[in-house]
Amino acid sequence: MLSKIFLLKRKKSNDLTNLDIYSYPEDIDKKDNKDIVLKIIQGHDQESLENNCCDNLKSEHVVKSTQTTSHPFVIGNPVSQLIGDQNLYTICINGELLIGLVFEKEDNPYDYREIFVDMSNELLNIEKCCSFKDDIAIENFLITLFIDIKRFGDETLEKAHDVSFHPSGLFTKVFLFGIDEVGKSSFTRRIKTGKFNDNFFTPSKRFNIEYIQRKNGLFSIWTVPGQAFFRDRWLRGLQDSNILVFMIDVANQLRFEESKTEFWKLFNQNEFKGVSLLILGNKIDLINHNNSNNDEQLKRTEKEIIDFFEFDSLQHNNWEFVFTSVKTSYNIEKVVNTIFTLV
Ligand SMILES: Nc1nc2c(ncn2[C@@H]2O[C@H](COP(=O)(O)OP(=O)(O)OP(=O)(O)O)[C@@H](O)[C@H]2O)c(=O)[nH]1
Ligand SMILES: [Mg+2]
Repeated sequence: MLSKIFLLKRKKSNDLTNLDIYSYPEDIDKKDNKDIVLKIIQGHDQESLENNCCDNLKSEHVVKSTQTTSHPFVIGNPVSQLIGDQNLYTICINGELLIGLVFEKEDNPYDYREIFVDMSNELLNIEKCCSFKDDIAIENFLITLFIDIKRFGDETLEKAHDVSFHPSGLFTKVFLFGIDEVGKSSFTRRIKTGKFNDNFFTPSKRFNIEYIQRKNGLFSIWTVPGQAFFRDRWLRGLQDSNILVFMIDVANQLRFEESKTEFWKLFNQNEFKGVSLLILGNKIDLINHNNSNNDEQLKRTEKEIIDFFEFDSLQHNNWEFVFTSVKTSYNIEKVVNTIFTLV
């Protein structure tokens, strides 16, 4: 959650010790200010630290060029920094001013990137609400920006944690989740394009949404980024899913415990009553089975996995377990058909 906003304005150019500091709703801690300010500026411009603090940003990507004035405010790219225990997100305006957002530790400032840039641009270049010449105008500008960004956080980001399932009925939404490297992106790519890359190592950094068309219908598949850092965000993609698909890498038993923890963490946070669940035991090609009693062996492995993950305690969901290999395409089309059947 956004806790504070501040603005730094130099009284004289090139003098970093002589700053006007504005903040809302509370004063920012003045104790280590100089140090923090230096670090913030360093984050914006590595080369000319004391010399025209964020000048380089003037040449950076300029956001929005719809301004009609001849002297629009140039809004730099926001920079995220953790300084001490301060989670800061700062933006440089015209290479002269810094506006900073202070977040709580667990917040991800990048969730606020668009709103921060867009609102700054709207207030400064479209509504022209502040020229930074007098204190009252600056304070009003800060308060407006703070309220708008905070409202976005409260209404859009925080609220998304209340997951409900009211699918639109227009098409099926499949939510594919699981820890990193189990093969989620490879699976989506396989069913979308038919292709597979061995040793394809591109950990996902955001939700990926693909539309899959088959003769029995269309569905969208939302694939989560699996690395630990992103797992808190999984809930945000869940809204209105028709079916949950959980993927495990059956060849990596060392990570079963972690995988199980993440599964139940998500399930215990929500009422998923009545939502169908498909569990994929992927990378089955990596498990060497004695061919003569392959089916029997597979059944035993399946039972071991179900017992380990305690899937039998899923009382309120219609669920199914399927072994897959995205690499060899084993059961891949079966999974697609099962998705349609379970929905
Ligand atoms: N042998 C084998 N390798 C697979 C299979 N599916 C995926 N892989 C490989 O596993 C690795 C990880 O696959 P990804 O699809 O990137 O995994 P992910 O679950 O999307 O990972 P994150 O994006 O970090 O959450 C890649 O090197 C894939 O080539 C499979 O069925 N068999
Ligand atoms: Mg991925």
